[in-house]
Amino acid sequence: MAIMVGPRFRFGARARFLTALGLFALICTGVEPPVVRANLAQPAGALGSATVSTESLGGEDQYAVAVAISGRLFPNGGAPVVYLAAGENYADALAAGPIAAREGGAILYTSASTLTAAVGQELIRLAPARVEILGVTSVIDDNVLDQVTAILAPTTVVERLAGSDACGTAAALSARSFEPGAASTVFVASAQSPSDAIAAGPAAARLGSPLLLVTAASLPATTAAELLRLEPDRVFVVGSPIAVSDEVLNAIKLIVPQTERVYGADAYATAAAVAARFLPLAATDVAAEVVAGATGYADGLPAVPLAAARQAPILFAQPDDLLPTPTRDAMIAGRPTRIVIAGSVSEVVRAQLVGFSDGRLTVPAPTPAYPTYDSAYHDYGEMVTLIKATEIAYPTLVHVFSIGKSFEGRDIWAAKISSNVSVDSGKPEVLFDALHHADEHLGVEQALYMLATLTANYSTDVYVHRLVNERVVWIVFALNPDGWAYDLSGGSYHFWRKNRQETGGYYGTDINRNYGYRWGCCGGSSSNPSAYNFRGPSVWSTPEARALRDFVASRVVNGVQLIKAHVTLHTNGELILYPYCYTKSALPTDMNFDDYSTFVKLAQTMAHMNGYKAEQSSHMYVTDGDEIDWLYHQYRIFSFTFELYPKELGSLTADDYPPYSVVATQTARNRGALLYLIDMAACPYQVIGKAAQYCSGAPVVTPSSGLMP
Ligand code: 0X9
Ligand code: ZN
Repeated sequence: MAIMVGPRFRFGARARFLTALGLFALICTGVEPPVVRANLAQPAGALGSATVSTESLGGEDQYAVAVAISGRLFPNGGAPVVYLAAGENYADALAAGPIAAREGGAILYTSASTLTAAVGQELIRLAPARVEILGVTSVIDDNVLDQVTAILAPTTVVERLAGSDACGTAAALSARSFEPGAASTVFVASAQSPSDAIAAGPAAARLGSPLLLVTAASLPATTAAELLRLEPDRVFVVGSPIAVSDEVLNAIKLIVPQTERVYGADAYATAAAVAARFLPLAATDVAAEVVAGATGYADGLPAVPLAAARQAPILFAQPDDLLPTPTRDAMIAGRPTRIVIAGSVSEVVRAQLVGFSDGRLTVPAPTPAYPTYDSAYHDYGEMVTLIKATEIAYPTLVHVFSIGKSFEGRDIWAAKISSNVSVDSGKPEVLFDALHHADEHLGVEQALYMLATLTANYSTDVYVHRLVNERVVWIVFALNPDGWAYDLSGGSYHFWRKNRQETGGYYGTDINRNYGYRWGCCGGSSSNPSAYNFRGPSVWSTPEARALRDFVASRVVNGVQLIKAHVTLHTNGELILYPYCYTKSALPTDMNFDDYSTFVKLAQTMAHMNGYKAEQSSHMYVTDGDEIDWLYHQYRIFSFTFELYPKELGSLTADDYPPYSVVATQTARNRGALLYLIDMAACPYQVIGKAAQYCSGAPVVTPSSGLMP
């Protein structure tokens, strides 16, 4: 087993100055736990797989997580010892992990000034012979000690174990448990890097070692003295040179020459390095497990005794989105068969833990990544991982497939989302697509947002639940993966729009000028291959437009096109556009008045919901060979272009490549409008009051109460 925890922690202001060996001015700084907490609904998704099981030891906060872990360790109570740590300031408890493991005890959290009812109850249930309160009175008040004494049997030893700071407490814990010479190996981590100390815990336990603490810049006197007393053969320093400086490492070497650093580039990589070095999952057979956790690193500490009991490493995950790369790679390398999650992670993160362990998920082939400052945007490989993990997490709701290949051979990935997804039900269908234009990255994020919304909210949101039950939603996440890869190539943006097909020595066709209705008719595209809006040498010349065409054609069942509504996601302008694109005429002969009225009504209603402006697509400029003209003309699909954030500002730098910080707001902004369109797709004509006239022969709608299951 292993454990994951989020990276958000803050250092406390508390600092103490000590002197070690008369050589250094030393600081041992207290550590505070994460301030920001994940707020994830607990979904009822599928757990594990045929070969990998997961177990969740979650809770609202680190206090509850510790109680859950303690319950798992001691289902029938009867812990010999409990270490009580301050939940908001647990640096004093970092070294207690391997000691608690050694003694077969548990670690619980308390608030600094009072024992909460839940923790008190767990203490009573555990009925320990001994309780160690970790830290000085400013860390945990005497009141807590009195309360613990009062609720437990009179024979219980309740005592405070504290040095003058976290490093001193670690030294005191070691001194209490190890005679001189009893520990041939000692682990050292920084009191300021709780993740490193927590990851070191199960490794130290496995080697029968104490864990001592230093700071980034200093070897405290108490720690040095304890090293001198123990006289170990070797020391493992867990943490990067930023976490524990080379100066501190060299100071330790003066005491124990065989001192070695174990670390990775970040907290995740350091935990993975510890796992690989001391607790290789593959070597542990059925005991191979991984404890994950994500409400913060604090969730990892109480899991140390549990991980140690199973000779499992602790790894760290983030609560949502993608698994950190080192953790992902540790899953692939270790192939754990049991994963214990301490804290809360999303179903999609859980699916990644399982999927990378059982081989259903693999590392995507390398494609260009976003520049570092925009690295939170999902590149092609990350998108693939996310949608495939969503399919694993929600197998009854999501089916992932490719609608075909791009010119350069990349898959154009899509998902079908509906209850009972494996059944072709005849429910009304809606299609979303994104990234016709390679540099319109926000569209991909919007598509991923819709996938997440329709799955993660299915069991918690009545509206989403009904829509997923009664509709089929298709999402094509990135129609132009070649242009996307080119746009990101070389580590900087290229303002690339078209695909990567060559015509007469020039690269790229504008896929949104290549569709088959009135292709090239009306001055809304260029015949010049070097133009940004080159329509291609012939209609349907792009494999990407053909893939979209053939997919839509495949939704004609018994002569009826099941897709009733469509949105193509572009940027930018904050506009909702409806056909026709090829003419400025609002009502040419190839559109009837009821369709026109329905388009206008739907667009205006959606625009009210997201604050965009609704207008005919040709209002600003005419395009021909545009996707939405073809979808409407060919199938009478109510097809819209959303031009996403930001508003047209007239300068490329202001309009293009918005920072990731806007993504959450700007994608959530369209939730209501897009769900509304999914809803209306049962019969779009209902918005002009003509459902009876147009939809009496409509596809059968699966009856549903719209209530929670
Ligand atoms: O030009 C396009 O293809 C779309 N705009 S974008 O800035 N994303 O390139 C517009 C598609 C809708 N059609 C018209 N506005 N005519
Ligand atoms: Zn566009």
